[in-house]
Amino acid sequence: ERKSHPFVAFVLGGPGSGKGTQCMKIVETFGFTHLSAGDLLRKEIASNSENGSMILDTIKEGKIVPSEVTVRLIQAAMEAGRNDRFLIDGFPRSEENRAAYERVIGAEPDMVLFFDCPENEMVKRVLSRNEGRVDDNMDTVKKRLRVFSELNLPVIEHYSIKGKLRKIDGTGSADEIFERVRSAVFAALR
Ligand code: UP5
Ligand code: MG
Repeated sequence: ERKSHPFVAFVLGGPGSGKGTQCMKIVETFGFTHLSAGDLLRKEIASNSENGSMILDTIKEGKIVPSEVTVRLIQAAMEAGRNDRFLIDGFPRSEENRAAYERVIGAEPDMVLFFDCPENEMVKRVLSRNEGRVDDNMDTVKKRLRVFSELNLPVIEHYSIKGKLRKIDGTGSADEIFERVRSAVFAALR
């Protein structure tokens, strides 16, 4: 029997909207492999790769790393992942990212989760995280929010038109939010 392509869910939302937190819960419940594009890029910086300083500068400015770099990291992680269910967290962040993924991977995602959260709540969460991320400061958070509205919302709109978007109310406790997520993922998998 021919191997069918994996089930891929993109997980989108502004900075601090809860993507990473909810992905961990989805992994526990549904056995996905979680690929955070931001984590893959931070690992590139930490491993002293030739792109490391360019990636660090881009993240400090809240801008978007060139698609070819991010897509290559995602592709390699999917090949190494040996799973038939992947969460791709924090990607694609622009229409250009989306086009590059679809061209290189040759498939569209099966579903797109979008955590809808007010800006003041996202700012509060990011600034109280305290994990030493170079972009968790007021100046960079403002830039991340602007890039999100200008470049990521059009991607969300694209998948809404295609009927693939599952918009989740991103307010309340992490457990309350996961109840909404669980229903959406369960429905998409059956
Ligand atoms: N928290 C979570 N849920 C909560 C809740 N319900 N109530 C109260 N607190 C809650 O959560 C953020 C914080 O809030 C945590 O402390 C958490 O405990 C708490 P988290 O789940 O981490 O939110 P998340 O949406 O994952 O926030 P994150 O800051 O990771 O989102 P970003 O999209 O800003 O960051 P990412 O790592 O994806 O990208 C960072 C940068 O990398 C980008 O700005 C960009 O420069 C670059 N990048 C690219 O260039 N290309 C890519 O494809 C991806 C990234
Ligand atoms: Mg995250």
